Amino acid sequence: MEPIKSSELITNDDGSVFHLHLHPEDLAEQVILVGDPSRVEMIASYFEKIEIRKSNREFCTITGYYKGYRLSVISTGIGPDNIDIVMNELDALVNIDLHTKEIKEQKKTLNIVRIGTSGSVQADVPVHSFVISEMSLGIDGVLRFYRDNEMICDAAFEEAFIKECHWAPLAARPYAVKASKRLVDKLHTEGVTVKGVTLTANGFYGPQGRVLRLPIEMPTVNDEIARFRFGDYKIINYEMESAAIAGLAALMGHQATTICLIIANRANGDASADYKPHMKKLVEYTLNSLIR
Ligand code: R1P
Repeated sequence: MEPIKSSELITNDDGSVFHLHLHPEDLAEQVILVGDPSRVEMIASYFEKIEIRKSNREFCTITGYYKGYRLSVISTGIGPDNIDIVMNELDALVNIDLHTKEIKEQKKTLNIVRIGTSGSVQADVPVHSFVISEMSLGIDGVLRFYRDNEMICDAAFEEAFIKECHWAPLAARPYAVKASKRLVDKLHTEGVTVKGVTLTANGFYGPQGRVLRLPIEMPTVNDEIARFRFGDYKIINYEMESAAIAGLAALMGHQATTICLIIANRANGDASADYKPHMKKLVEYTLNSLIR
């Protein structure tokens, strides 16, 4: 196979990948993604040893050891557009030779867990709950640019959602993609975490049904989303990254899921007065679940 052209896989002068500024040896097989760059330092404060610290733009990485287990924590910034960058560069770090730009024959699998914040659409999933995305419904469009996306998506789920939630025809077509069952099972504890479907939006206001000054196309969509059921599936929360992560991971052959702290309840109008101590609890819970 022809090597990938330099314009398509850009590397920096030191040979690192363009945005993440990482070399293959900087990356652990267990990756934790977060939106907020300050969350990288907070998670690394639990590490007994830090190996590397690199940053460029909103992409900050710390690789280190937690209870003897090597982990890389990386911030993605906000949104699914950044996830396209992060997932492609993570995959390039392990599955493409960055010098020759040739795809490696032997493929590596990364374990990727996003620890995020999100808003609940269910009145009975209150602020400070921990929610695991066993499926994500992307209304961001990213995955649709990749061939065979429909092979890993649940078309029946998508159709039912479009019909029952009266999805606006001109809004991006939703894609339903499952997370890694292995990681979901590892992170889930009955009575501690809630499992369900996460909606991944390509914006924070209109795309999540928030109205400030501009009226929106689907003013009642959050009520319909809260009522929507597909078999045992129920939509629990909104955030902005999990579907693109799960979808690209599935196409690339990586394992991925998302675990989020609920910081606002869209159904009853509650918002956390101070979510940071609860985020620490979620981080401790996730780190300890990953190593068990
Ligand atoms: C919006 O405020 C951001 O917060 C959520 C959303 O997904 C979006 O990135 O996650 P993080 O707290 O991980 O950034």
